[in-house]
Amino acid sequence: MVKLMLALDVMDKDKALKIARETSEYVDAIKIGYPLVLATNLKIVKEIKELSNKEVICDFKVADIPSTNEKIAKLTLQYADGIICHGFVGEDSIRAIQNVAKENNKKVIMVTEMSHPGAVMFMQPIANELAKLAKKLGVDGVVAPSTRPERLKEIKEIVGEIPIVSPGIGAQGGDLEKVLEILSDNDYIIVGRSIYNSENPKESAKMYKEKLKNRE
Ligand code: 3DU
Repeated sequence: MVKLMLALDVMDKDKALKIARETSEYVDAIKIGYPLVLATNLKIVKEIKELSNKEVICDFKVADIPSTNEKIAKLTLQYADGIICHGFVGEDSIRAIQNVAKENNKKVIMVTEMSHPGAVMFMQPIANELAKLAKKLGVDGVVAPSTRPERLKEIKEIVGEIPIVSPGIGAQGGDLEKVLEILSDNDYIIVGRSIYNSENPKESAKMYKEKLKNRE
């Protein structure tokens, strides 16, 4: 079954813990990014992990030189199960993160093409090359857009067995039906606002989970 990754981009600790607790029955993984970590601190990752008992991925879109990437990965992967990095910085920068992840049995997920409209400017023209690099390096996942199913399909064809982690469903307007025709078991959709901003995050998470189940 395609998995559900909750993007927990709220900026209030209590709210984050409440939503993580309420939705944990229906989500497979929780993605924590700068909004929540900067509003609290890195230890929130540990707290969310303990409370939810789910895979927790830090979306820090790391994009620096190898030695700085290594430091960021070391700090992040003390608590998180995986970390999202950019691919455009090149092979050495990604390998630096992979080295830390391998030592700790953690995941490295690499961005190929982002889901927002602006990604067509600079990222889309190089995204297939990034997908080929992801495959060559054997990363543990790649980020590809649910907002552009034709691009999602192309990137999936390039990376083969590597799981896809796909944002864009819900607030960004991605078409879940179309996306589910492309994704396979072990891929993830990422859903943020349309769960955590809904009146009832638990019901919203449940609704997504059921849609994923019904596609099996
Ligand atoms: O649009 P949503 O609220 O469902 O959240 C999507 C999440 O995925 C959010 O954390 C955003 O930072 C992240 N993301 C993208 O939206 C697009 C990407 O290409 C990569 C990550």
